[in-house]
Amino acid sequence: MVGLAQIKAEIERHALTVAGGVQQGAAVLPHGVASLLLIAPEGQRFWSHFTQTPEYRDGQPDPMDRWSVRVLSAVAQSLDAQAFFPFGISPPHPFFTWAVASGQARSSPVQWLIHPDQGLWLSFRGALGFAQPIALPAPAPAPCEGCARPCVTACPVGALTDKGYDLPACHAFLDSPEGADCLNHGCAVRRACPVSQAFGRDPDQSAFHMRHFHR
Ligand code: B12
Ligand code: SF4
Ligand code: SF4
Repeated sequence: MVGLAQIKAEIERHALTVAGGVQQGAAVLPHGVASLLLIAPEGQRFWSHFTQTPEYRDGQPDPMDRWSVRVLSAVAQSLDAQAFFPFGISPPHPFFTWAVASGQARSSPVQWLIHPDQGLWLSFRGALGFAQPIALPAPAPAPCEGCARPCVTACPVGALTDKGYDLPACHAFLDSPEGADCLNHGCAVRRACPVSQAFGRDPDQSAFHMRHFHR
């Protein structure tokens, strides 16, 4: 039977990591899935790995989504699992809800997910669903407890605070010359988190996602 160590070894070859897992019952999982593992980019290694892939280099749209589908579908086949993606399906799979149910990620003061290793940089490239239960790690401690909450005041225009996310205000700022800092280095709220800073994500990866978000 497949175990967590074997799954981790398979995805590490693609600079991916397990950011949490959910057992059926802790959340509603797709039909036939007993355990679901949430798959995220590894911190420092991911961007240099991804930029060498054919999808990044072929100049076609949505390279990271196409790469995720190719790589995780192949991993799923080799492990007798099903692959699920946070994009390309309507209504979307509830990745946010699954992440909170994993006990590894939590909703932060600005609502977005905070993870004990990845901070506010947490994002998913997909999930692997297994028909047999997989033994999962215990829930992680909550990173936000005792934090001075720099995330709440970090947005230069107050577009993302503990009152919510003002999407038009965010895009308007990104259109201004001052918005270049967010566009080139990633959302200042996500960067302000001390856990994000320790994760060491490549700023070029953040710039790539910001171009996709604000196009
Ligand atoms: C639609 C969407 C958005 C919309 C939200 C519009 C809206 N209010 O509906 C917009 C375009 C604003 C958005 C933006 C971003 N998003 Co978004 N988004 C999604 C997506 C595809 C679907 C959400 C959904 O409707 N789910 C369906 C419901 C039923 O599922 P749920 O999990 O129960 O829903 C909860 C969450 O969606 C949450 N939620 C609601 N609104 C928003 C808005 C944002 C920005 C986030 C993070 C969460 C969130 O509340 C819901 C109830 O608990 C998810 C992926 C997914 N499949 O869930 C990513 C997702 C939530 N987004 C994510 C990310 C990374 C971003 C960006 C930061 C992208 C970037 N630039 O890198 C940006 C923010 C830009 C910035 N300032 O940096 C991550 C989570 C990151 C985190 N740490 O929380 C997800 C999980 C995608 C992924 N591949 O990992 N997003
Ligand atoms: S800055 Fe502090 S409160 Fe905000 S998400 Fe990070 S750890 Fe949590
Ligand atoms: S990207 Fe910049 S403007 Fe938009 S919410 Fe983040 S900090 Fe605010």
